[in-house]
Amino acid sequence: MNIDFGRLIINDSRPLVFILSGAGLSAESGIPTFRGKDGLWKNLYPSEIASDTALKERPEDVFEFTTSESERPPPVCQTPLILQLHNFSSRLKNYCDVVHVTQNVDNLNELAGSPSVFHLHGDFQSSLCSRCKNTFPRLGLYKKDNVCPVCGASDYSVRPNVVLFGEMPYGLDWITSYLKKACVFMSVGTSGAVYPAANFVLDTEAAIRINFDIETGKRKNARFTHEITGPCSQTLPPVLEALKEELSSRFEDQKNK
Ligand code: BV8
Repeated sequence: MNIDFGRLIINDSRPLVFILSGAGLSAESGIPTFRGKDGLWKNLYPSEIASDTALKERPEDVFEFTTSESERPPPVCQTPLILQLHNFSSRLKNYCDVVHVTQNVDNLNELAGSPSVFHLHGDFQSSLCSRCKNTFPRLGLYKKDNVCPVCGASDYSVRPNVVLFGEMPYGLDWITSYLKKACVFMSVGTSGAVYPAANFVLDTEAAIRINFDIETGKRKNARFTHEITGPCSQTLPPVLEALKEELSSRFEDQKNK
């Protein structure tokens, strides 16, 4: 699908591209999605195991579930797509900001050299202390007696720094403002099943709002101006290239004025 980026409305001297990603971005690196046919949660009700209530009432079950997640095979890190996403934002950095907010808890983007990705739902490589609320690198697996390196709390206090259902996602204090500022909003590989991330497309004022999913019309949302189906490793790179061309030519025109 060709997108006419010539229609792009850029109100700021420095345009902002907002990318929201989900498990579909990591799927081709070998990390299972959550709700797909072979998804992590195919036999689970997430609200029963990945929720604040479950953590309070049955911490041992939540810890056991997260241990199974940590024992997943390591992903194939350097997939071309993850690298192209990183190159896209680094090549535009002189004249455009790219904010990549991911719902994923894996560290694929960091492994590809993209430290700037923001984890809306936390990340599995770090731990959070329920008592002092500090975060720190995860050590080994989650056990009841792990001790917080900051306040010394134990007894399930040291938990995964992953936002459970019923818990406040990270970044909501600035994300809405960036959604309003963005000239392009891209939603990549997410089912749109989880809120408030699924509402981001409603909050953005971007003239061009693109949904990339491998399946057609799963959760069609009329707010998208474009729906592109197919593996994002194939559908996303040409769109990023076309957008980069448009933005760089506008930047050159601006410079030569
Ligand atoms: C909150 C942690 C208070 C564990 C996760 C309205 C507003 C606000 C909240 C709610 C609301 N309505 C309901 C709620 C409550 C709840 C919610 O959303 N419930 C749902 C079930 C209805 N939300 C919350 O509790 C959130 N917190 O509400 O705080 C608040 C109140 C008001 C305003 C703000 C805040 C907390 C949500 C976070 C929950 N934690 N996980 C863990 O990760 O281990 S959610 C879980 O789902 C993951 O984190 C994951 O990131 C997220 C989304 O999943 P997807 O990434 O989309 O993955 P999925 O498998 O579903 O889909 C994959 C997609 O990829 C598919 O479409 C597939 O077709 C596609 N795909 C596959 N391969 C490819 C591909 N696409 C392209 N290419 C491919 N190759």
